[in-house]
Amino acid sequence: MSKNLVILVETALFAALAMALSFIPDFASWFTPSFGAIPLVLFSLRRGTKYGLLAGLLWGLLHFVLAKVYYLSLSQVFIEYVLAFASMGLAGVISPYLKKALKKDEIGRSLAYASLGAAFAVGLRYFWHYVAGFIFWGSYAPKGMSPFWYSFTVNGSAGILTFFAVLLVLLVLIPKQKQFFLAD
Ligand code: 218
Repeated sequence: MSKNLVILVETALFAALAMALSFIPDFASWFTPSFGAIPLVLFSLRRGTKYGLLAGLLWGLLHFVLAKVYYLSLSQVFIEYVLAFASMGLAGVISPYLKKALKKDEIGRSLAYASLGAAFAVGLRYFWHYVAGFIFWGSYAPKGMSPFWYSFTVNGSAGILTFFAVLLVLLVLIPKQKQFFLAD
């Protein structure tokens, strides 16, 4: 198989894995972490931005295929299921730096880069959910609470929990499975 085809198969597999993890929990709870972010960040760090963006886009689009889209309006759905998911692939910007540090066996530096990539990807995704939150989801806020503060607390807590879930896996994989990130 050509290298490109191998990477495309991996892209589809990681997007599918992310989507499978999106079924935990199986009810809409906007505060809970997005476990699908774990395979998506790992994959983006392994294969870089181009394939990361493609995997993120695929993960977002899989929500349509499996009827997991929460629809309020066309622009809301575009922001939350296309822009937000695809932008997680930007963790791949960090990929070359991570690989360089891993090759030199600089584990502390590698962990710092990987965490930066995770924070970047998760931060960007939940920034979009925050924006969509105060524009479109404001009417769900408790009485008297501003839409900005409501969206910030909801998406901020989900974002932080998601970041910690990804971080936990990186803390194990970086020292123990560095060949995963060095794949070629
Ligand atoms: C305040 C608020 N409530 C709900 C949403 C919608 N939202 C939040 C996080 C993640 C996703 C994508 C599916 O997991 C969605 C649709 C929001 N943005 N803001």
